[in-house]
Amino acid sequence: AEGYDFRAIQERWLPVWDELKPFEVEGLGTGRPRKYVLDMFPYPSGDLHMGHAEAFCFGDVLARYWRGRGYDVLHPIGWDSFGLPAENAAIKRGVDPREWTYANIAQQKASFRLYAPSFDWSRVLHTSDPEYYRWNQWLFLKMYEKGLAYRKASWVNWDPVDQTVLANEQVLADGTSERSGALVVKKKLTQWYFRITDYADRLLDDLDRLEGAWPAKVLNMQRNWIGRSRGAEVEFEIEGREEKVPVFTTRPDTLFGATFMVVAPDSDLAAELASGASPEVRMQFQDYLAQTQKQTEIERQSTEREKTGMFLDHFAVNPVNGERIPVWASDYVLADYGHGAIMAVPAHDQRDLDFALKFELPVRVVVDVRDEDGAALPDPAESGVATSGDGALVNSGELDGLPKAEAIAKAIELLETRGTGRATTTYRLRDWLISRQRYWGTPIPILHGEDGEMKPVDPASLPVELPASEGLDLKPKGSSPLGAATEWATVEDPETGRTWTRDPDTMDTFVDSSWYYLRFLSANDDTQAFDPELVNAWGPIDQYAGGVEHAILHLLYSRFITKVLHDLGYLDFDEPFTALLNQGMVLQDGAKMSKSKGNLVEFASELSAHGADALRVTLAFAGPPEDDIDWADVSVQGSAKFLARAWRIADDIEHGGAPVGVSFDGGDTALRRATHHLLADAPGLVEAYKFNVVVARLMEQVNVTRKAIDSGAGIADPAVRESAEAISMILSLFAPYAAEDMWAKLGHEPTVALAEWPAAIPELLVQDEVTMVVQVDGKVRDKITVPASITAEEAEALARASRGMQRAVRDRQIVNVIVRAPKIVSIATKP
Ligand code: ANZ
Repeated sequence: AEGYDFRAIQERWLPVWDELKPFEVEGLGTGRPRKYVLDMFPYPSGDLHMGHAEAFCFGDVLARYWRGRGYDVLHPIGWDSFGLPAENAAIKRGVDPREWTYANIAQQKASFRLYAPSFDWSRVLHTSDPEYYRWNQWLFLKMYEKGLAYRKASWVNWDPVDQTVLANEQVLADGTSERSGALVVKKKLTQWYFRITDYADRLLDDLDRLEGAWPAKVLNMQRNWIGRSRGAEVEFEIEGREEKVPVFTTRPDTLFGATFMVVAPDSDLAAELASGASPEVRMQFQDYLAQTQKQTEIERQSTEREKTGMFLDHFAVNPVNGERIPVWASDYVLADYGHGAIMAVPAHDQRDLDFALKFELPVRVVVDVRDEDGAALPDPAESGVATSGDGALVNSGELDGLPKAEAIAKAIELLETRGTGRATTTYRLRDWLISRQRYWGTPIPILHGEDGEMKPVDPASLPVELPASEGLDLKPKGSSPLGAATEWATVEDPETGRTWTRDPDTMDTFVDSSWYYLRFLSANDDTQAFDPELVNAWGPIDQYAGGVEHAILHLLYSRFITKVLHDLGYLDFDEPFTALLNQGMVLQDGAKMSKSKGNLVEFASELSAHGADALRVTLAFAGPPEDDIDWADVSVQGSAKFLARAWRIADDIEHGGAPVGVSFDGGDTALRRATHHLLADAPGLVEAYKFNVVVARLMEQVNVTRKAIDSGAGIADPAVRESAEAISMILSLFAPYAAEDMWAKLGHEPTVALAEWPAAIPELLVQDEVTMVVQVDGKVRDKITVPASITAEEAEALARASRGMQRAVRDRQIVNVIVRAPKIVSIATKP
């Protein structure tokens, strides 16, 4: 017989699967229970890479698993094909972004075909197709109609290299652009926003429902990103100004300790106060503002940096005690958090204390914070350390003597009765800036009149198609290239003869990916974005899989849009992803792989050298899927050897095994027990994402099966066939080709991917029992019946508790215990 030849096997089954299309599902499915399994769709930046290989391997294990468990499984694929990288590559190579993008998609499709994830290829979507982005525009118009899409002029993050606006989320902690690496600066522009802040509470509270089903780390990142902060809004009068100024504080209990006020230099209030001051102050303010704008938000919030600021020559009045306090400007107060102004309590807030000490402003202790021994903490003005803990209020009028929590409640009550403040909640989350001044994206379906009037494009005339890139200068310059497409941009109203200009901006591609999972249900429907009946039957996604790099943005935006569509009556559910698996990264020698480091493991070359199965088994076996995989530590050859051993069993059965349909009763009992333990354990292991353990169990099963064949049972034993069938079914999660070939050799029709796993037989799951000997100083003192699978700890505990041993040991001292579970426990003693 010929040996295991992965190339021949791939060539044998690919055309069969192409013909069978086993993973296409129609409409509502066949009436079996449904599972919707989705991998985060790829960005077509070239061929697939090892990261894709890993992510799609894990997603596919789960999709194939649920099919084996008797579910209709929807497992679609598409491409996230708009966005900057395509455009930048196109600019560099002088080709059309369209051509570049679709050529890459074609290459990725070919690689996927060979890698063989169990996709439903009848539902492919590309977000850069007009058939897709038309519905992006539909979504935008829905948001506009509901007041959830709006335009405002504001300071935005500006990437000076890519010459485009970035969302806060795209600015890294060091203040550089996630995309270009350039230092991000601030620029004032009119931009489109989605009002995600309206959903802040729900986005936060509903995370509780995902507890245990999403990685804890991702839940925390989402929580921190939304950043809900409960406190109070306190209104301060500013002398000479009609309107009062609100500040946000989490510590209204410290109001009596507020000794000055600080406003953000880049706030409207600071500009207004400075303009009402002397020419010197005005000049100083211009300089200070310019200096502030050079700082990133991170730098401004840094506790390391020395505080800077200036007196604005104004005074505010503390609403609880009528005290006059000076108003300063400093960059540590941010314009777009809370109200852009704070009451400074230097005794109990470190930033305020640093500022007060630098500019010699008064420090007043209002909370008597003590250490564990009840001793008063050093005076902050002396020690330079603010005290933020709990304690009794002092120097605080009616609040005196109250502990922190009670004082907060009382302070709010005081403010509310006087009408100078109220309880409030603030969020770190900002509205979602969705407009981009770039070509390769979805045009925003809004028309502008000469007088500044805005008009949504008639939904019946969608899509607003992206004009050809020919003749347009795609190079970034701060305004959208589409503005120069005059013919495209100019629209005449046939009825009124009025001329309108198209909005030249395109949408952030996170809009595209915020709802794509819904489009898969209606990928070929040109009458609606998605069919609510289908979406509500299949949705929400039962299992989502993808990289942790999307822990915040993509997931948050998808959650937001899902809630909006729920509120609009389209969706029954309001959370898109019921369970989430984040795979680790594929590394090489402990480092992230990259072309520049020269340590790139090329997916295409691995695939052609070892085949899809060996690659997939290697990825699944490397460790828990959440962990990083170091390619230097794995053995693709080892995986190939295992596959050959598994395949050989089916090959041998083909040439002399028990026939198809044979009753397994009466087969080798030990082997049957192993098979049924595997069938019983595999589901729980897969559902807990312990794919590596399942592969290890398969390896073990292949070994015991071969042993049974060699040591008596023989190839014709029905238990051997039973085991081989179970191996083929479970192996198909990881190695679809080898498993299919085994399945055929076992006499079955393709495809094993749709074969339902047999249930484990309970009688075969009872544990084997053995007799364990207990020895004391070399003499057998007891014999105990124990389960064959007993652990060393359990064996020792049982031995120590046995009567025979206790009689032999009495009051002698145990000096050594040797455990050989399940056979023997041997104890040495001395007087
Ligand atoms: C007085 C006070 C006393 C404060 C005290 C803290 C401790 P989180 O928890 O992050 O919400 N703050 C308010 N608006 C600000 C802004 N735009 N820029 C910088 N800081 C701002 O922080 C809320 C606290 O941060 C607020 O409570 C305010 O300082 C400050 F012992 O008010 B606090």
